[in-house]
Amino acid sequence: MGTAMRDFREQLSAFDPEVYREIVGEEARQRDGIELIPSENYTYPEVLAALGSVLTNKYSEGYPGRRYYGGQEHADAIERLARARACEIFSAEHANVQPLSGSPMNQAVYFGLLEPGDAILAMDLSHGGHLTHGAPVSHMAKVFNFARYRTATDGAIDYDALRRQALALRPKMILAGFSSYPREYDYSQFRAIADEVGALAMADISHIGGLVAAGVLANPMTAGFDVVTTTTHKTLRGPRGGLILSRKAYARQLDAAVFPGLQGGPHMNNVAAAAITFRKASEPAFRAYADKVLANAQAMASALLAEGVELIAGGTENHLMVVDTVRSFGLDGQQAQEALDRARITANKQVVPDDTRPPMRPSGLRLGTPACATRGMGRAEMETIAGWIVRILRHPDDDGLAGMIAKQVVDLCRGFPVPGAGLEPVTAELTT
Ligand code: DSN
Repeated sequence: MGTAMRDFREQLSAFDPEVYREIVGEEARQRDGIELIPSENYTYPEVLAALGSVLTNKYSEGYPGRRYYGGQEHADAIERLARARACEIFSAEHANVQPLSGSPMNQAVYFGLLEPGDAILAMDLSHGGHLTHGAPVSHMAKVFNFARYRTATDGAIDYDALRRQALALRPKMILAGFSSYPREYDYSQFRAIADEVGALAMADISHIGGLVAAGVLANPMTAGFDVVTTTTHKTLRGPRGGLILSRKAYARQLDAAVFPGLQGGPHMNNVAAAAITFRKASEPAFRAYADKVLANAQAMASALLAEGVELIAGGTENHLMVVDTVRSFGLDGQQAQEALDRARITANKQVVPDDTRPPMRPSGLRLGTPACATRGMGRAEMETIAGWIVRILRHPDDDGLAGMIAKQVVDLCRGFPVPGAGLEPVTAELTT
């Protein structure tokens, strides 16, 4: 695999130095900076190797044993491995590993199990939901009748209010899922409400898929949910891709919704990389990583709270937290993001519940700990980083301070190598 990476460097640097320069630049950015975007991570060298393999040449429309093209013996074996491993780590009866990413993954579930116009009760975007959960700007919101539940003033889901909403709406599906909700879900309450109104229970665990697979957060599959989706990157640390897990009873509808309903040929290099990811997730080292993700989030949240920073929902029970930057620092999320960028700390601006500011200038900032945990950082590093964040956001225009912290960031990062990237020096032709 090391040879493959060397070949890639030699071939690309000779043929296309412009693109190569940017790839190597991105390696350096990832290596010499603190990555706090909760949906990002560092994948495995083995995954990078599979993604760059000849599997990218292969068309495999259909499913193992039932394809529309010849030459499928290896593709079939790989997809069978990926499906079996996914079922194993998530305790699912069926897995579809073909969704190209999170958006087609969730669309396939809606189209596979529902009819256009059916009602879906899902989380409001500003309260933590995702665009694909029926945000008004999404095409899905034009096809299905989405209603949105919200968090209470303490930042947590109010299950009594959710139940009342479900009884009034009688949705066909209730969706537990988020991209910026810092609390743990009570899946049994979702399941009970769905049963009471005769709805399907769906969970989108894209953000926490790795933490669920590792057993450090609750698994909606074992809580009796009908269908569970997750992307394969984020906390799972695999390639960009989507995964649909379900009970066997829904397998045929969901498979047909992915192919031929929404997609053509699956990207078999991604499927192989996902199979590798699922195997990695079953190893003891992955459990240790997942424990660290959660412990680090607690450490960072405590350090920020001790400095008087306001966190939505008062803290975190998972891998992410949302800082109210307007109330804490008098900065909007964009200003906060830019100030941190100057010190080589990467985070993303974030809307807060019922945000009155526009999405490009929202009131908050989202922080997460998966990438730092992957490179082995722990409590002490989280406290140091939280201290840097507070100093920078209290003095966002102090370029000297940003430069000084940027140097300290690089020094810190040197002690925590990034898997699969950034160990090799920038080559001579790029320094000219
Ligand atoms: N972009 C992902 C996130 O950051 O949550 C979701 O699609």
